[in-house]
Amino acid sequence: MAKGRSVANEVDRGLGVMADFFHVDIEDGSVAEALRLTGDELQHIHLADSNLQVPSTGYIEFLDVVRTVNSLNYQGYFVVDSLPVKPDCKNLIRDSIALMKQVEPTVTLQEKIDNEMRIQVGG
Ligand SMILES: [Mn+2]
Repeated sequence: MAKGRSVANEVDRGLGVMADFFHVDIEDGSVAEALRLTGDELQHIHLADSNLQVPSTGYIEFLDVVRTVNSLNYQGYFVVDSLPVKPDCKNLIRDSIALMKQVEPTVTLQEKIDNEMRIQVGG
């Protein structure tokens, strides 16, 4: 992912970085850390867990991932990218959206706590 950022910067013609979580997990390790390194060059996301299935069925830490994506102010889509499609497209997409919606309130609460602690310590 860091190399992708470097290429995007070098070309500088509207080129950005696409993060395919399944491949990022294999090639970069921590998805959240790879996203942090990509920074504002992040342009597109392929959403899947480490097993190329619905988020939360593998081991990627989606709370960390969503917090990082929020911190980058990412405005793009999360495109469901799972193979094989199990049990069918409709349920795969429904379950992926449901998981992301489950993560959202926790991330919002974590960010609120972080902001309040930052205010208290004057950071
Ligand atoms: Mn993909």
